[in-house]
Amino acid sequence: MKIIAVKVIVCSPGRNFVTIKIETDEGIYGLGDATLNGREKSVATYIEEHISPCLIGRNPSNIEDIWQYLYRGAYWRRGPITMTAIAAVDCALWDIKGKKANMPVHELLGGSSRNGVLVYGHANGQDIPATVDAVGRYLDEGYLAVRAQSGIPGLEKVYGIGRGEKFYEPAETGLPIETLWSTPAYLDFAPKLFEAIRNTYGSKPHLLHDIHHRLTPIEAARLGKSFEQFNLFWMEDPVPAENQESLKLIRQHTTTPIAIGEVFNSIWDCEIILREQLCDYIRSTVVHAGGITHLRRIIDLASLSQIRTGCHGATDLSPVCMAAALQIDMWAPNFGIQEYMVHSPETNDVFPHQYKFEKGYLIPGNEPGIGADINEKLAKKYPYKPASLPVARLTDGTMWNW
Ligand code: EZ4
Ligand code: CO
Repeated sequence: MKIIAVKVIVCSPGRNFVTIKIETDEGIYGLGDATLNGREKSVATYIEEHISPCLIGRNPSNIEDIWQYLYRGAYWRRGPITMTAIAAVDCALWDIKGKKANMPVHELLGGSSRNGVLVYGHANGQDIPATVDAVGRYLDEGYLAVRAQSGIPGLEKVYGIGRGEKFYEPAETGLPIETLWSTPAYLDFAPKLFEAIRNTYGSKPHLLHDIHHRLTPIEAARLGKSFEQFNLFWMEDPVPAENQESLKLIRQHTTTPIAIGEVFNSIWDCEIILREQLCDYIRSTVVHAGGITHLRRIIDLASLSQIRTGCHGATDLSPVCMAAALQIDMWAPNFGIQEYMVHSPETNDVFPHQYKFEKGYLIPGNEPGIGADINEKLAKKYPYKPASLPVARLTDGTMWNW
């Protein structure tokens, strides 16, 4: 089998997506998500200019060799643009291998370890009562786990608060919008939110919360302690983790579980965290962490420290990435939970997929390959629109982590 074409499809059915389609001389093709929110064109160009010409004529069965060729061969290792581009190719090659073998990818990875993939939904609201109501709507729909984010009094445009009821979409058309952040206001407010949710729905639902890189280690330690009485499933990205060892301080002070890693793009970003058991859930997923081939290595290293998976799954990860993530989730012996934010109807039309939600779980199905497709004709109706993630400043104007 030979690769005869590599297409990069950029479209915007509700939001921007970059998708790679690798075609073979046997008529089988594979898909990979290559979306890097706010940097879509950089990845598209990287693939078109530097990867596609090298793939033509290669045997798509040699996934490992092609991965090593793209990683080692770039000389400039790692980084989100390169690793997203490699991830897209890798995913498409696993899709091809699955279709050729007539098996879903999780069969190729070692078979399924569970009947379905536990997911968490996204509840958000402008204030505590609205967020409590939003959590209730997810529980009514059968979700067993819900992430809760609320507006904070005095702060406009807080992370995680959506426009629509279901999907929270941070990227806005045009240049980055500016948002405000106040750590004292947040630290005072966040425990009250979870107190209200537990008082309303009791101890059973799994509750999650995303701090989105905003705190210092000692602040995160304090928040983790005040969350303990509400038994959170996890607190996510408490600190930015360029310094992996900074998580040690948080661990010394709190038993609230930590999830981290949606912005990591290689095993080297979490090597210390995983080896030293500094988190409980690793958030890396297929599209931003070098594909199925590389994510599997991260998951195996995590398993040595009893760390489980909690793959990123926001709406900027296309249904192609979600389908691939579910293949990994079905296999991973140390699977924990999968983030699931429903896509818009336009996105779902452009990317038909077989996975479906049932009673708190996603069921990936048994179609050969990863189990997602693209309607290229429809995709053409939604041309790319430049969009950016917001930035954040403290109330005195200092730049902060969004
Ligand atoms: O901000 O995917 O847990 N989910 C998140 C997301 C990220 C976006 C960035 O593109 O943190 O909302
Ligand atoms: Co997050």
